[in-house]
Amino acid sequence: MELVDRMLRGDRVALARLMSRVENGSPDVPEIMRLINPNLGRAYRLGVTGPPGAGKSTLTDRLTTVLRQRGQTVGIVAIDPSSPFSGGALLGDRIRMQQHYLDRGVFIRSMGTRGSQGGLASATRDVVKLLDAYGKDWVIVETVGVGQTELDVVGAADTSAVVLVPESGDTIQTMKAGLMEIADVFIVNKADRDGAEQMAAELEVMVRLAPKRTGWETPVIKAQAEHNVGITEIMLAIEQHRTMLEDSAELDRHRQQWRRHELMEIIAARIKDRLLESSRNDAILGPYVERVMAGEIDPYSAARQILGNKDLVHSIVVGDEGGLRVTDQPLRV
Ligand SMILES: Nc1nc2c(ncn2[C@@H]2O[C@H](COP(=O)(O)OP(=O)(O)OP(=O)(O)O)[C@@H](O)[C@H]2O)c(=O)[nH]1
Ligand SMILES: [Mg+2]
Repeated sequence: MELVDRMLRGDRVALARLMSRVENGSPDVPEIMRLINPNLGRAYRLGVTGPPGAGKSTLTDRLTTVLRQRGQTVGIVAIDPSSPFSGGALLGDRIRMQQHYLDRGVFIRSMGTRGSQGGLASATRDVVKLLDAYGKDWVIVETVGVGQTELDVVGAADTSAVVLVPESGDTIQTMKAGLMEIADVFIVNKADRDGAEQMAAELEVMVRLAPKRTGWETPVIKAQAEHNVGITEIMLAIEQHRTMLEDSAELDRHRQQWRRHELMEIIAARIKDRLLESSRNDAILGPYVERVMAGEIDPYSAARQILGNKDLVHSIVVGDEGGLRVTDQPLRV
């Protein structure tokens, strides 16, 4: 595909066009992903997540400055799945990251509300891959909140930084397990405000009570992104985490697990799409659906009978075409 060749040769316009195709769920997304696959795995992926307004974009901006000073190139993906204010926030990001918008070594992409939540997660994954294939040394993904979509996105990161503020007490209480699981670095931003010390102390306790499988002890760093305080410490922590992953082969393990997860999601979504389609027009499945709809048969019995019918399952999964086609509508996981 010519567009992919151009992108791989460093054409920014081609990269932006490919990203739009991914965002719009273009039918050639599977083909694009097939073509760039040999070029993946070079970029280091950093996730920056946390509640609205915690300072994620400011921090991303500051970290990008540090990386650029070292001659590293950076791709930034900012996601705002549902916020009605996203237009404004993105505009704010534009101002906040102004210097980087003019820098050829930085590529910034904002992902909007298009598609379902799940669709956004898979589109984000593919946009990150494009930046990786394009040759960025680092890809930073900024996500708001810590819900399932975010976990799906953050899970793809090699290192995940969770940004909190002194007022995030409730977030911590409700998200405790999830936060512990994803955070490789905790940042208590806006440490110029009251309560930062206490929040940091609480997080420290939590970290010590829930050690990670890898033995990594998630550092808790107080910062003021706005005032450039703590940025060096944060960068150092990210690099230490990276070194730990690389030295222990955990990086490969994590990436392998993630690829498996992604495959399962793609298959599951594809089957789900097919199933919905078949429920409307399959000659054998249709009558089951109608009987369930009419209340004549309970859904568990119907499901058991359907799944017990090999030919029917085959026709649902494979469809009339006799196989999975790469040209299918891309999956929205
Ligand atoms: N007081 C204080 N304000 C800060 C600090 N860091 C960032 N801010 C301000 O907090 C506001 C939100 O910062 P952003 O970087 O946009 O936060 P965000 O997490 O990206 O926000 P969303 O993407 O909208 O969720 C801005 O007005 C920043 O200037 C800090 O260390 N102290
Ligand atoms: Mg932001």
